[in-house]
Amino acid sequence: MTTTKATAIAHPNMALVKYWGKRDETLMLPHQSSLAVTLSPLEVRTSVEWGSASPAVVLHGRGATEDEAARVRTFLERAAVSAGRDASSAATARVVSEGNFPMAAGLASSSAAFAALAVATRASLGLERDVVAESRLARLGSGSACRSVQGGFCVWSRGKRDDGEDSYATQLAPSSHWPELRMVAVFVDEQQKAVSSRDGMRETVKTSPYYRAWVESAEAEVVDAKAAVEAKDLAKLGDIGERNAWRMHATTLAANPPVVYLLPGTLALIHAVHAARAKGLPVWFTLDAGPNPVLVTDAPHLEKVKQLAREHGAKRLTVCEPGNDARLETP
Ligand code: 2P0
Repeated sequence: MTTTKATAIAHPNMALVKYWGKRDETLMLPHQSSLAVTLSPLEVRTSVEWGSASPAVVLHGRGATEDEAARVRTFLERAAVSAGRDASSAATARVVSEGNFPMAAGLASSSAAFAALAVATRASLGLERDVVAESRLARLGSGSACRSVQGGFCVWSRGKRDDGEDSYATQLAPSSHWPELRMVAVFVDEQQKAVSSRDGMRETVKTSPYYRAWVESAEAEVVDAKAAVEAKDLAKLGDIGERNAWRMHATTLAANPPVVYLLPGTLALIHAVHAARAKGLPVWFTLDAGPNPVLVTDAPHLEKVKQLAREHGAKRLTVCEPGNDARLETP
């Protein structure tokens, strides 16, 4: 086969209304919709080369583990078949992915990696850019990746179809809509999380008696969060994001056995955020499947929020703002 190569760059994203639980684990179809914002300046650059003389999956400067390589290969096989190629061509591909921030640090690196991989893969197969097709493809690699194909604020509609064709993200507003929004990732604990998102979701769907209520409330929160983004209403978006994070964690805590991502440092910072807000500082938290909160504020209050985090257990901080669309690198 002929050699075809493409490279793409994407930002990770942070959900303010989170995705938690799949109705289809093969097609990565969620039970509920979600809403997220992309995080600049964090980015992942991924290249794909078909018919390579040295096929491999290289992630962040090291060879991929067997599981990681299998996940990428399955992704490429699906992409190849949908472009009318033989699935076996995936075995000839060389994939190299590298981020400008620490991976596995709770900053949703897989969302950026698979979004970049989706954009690069379609281009390397000779397909025109199509954000819907790219978002659907990214979803097959990692659910949240479908929200990183376009920048700014994106909503992943859960969809209803069994084949997943209606389950993809669309842009609600570009980064230029709200450039003063700030997300401050606060690292209070750097240890590897005990339960992956994938396993945590599965256990929660299977065993949490609160799961149905989570799905219903999250679906309603997406509607409210969309309105808050459109109005650039920080207090409203912050409140929704915080409540949604609490509800996601309440649902996981009710699983049997419980799925616990909160650590003492997490709660210490959350209490400090509540106290500071009660005194007038516009700051809210969100929390993914790990112990490290992300604080939501705006540019004029950034320094005070950083100071608050440092005074309450931050070992490290990463300040982000809304990022742009995933882009192809011209060769
Ligand atoms: C989210 N998370 O909406 C939620 C909130 C973590 C907490 O999406 O199994 O890597 O690959 O679809 O997308 C992390 O899970 O899971 C995630 P898979 P993913 O951002």
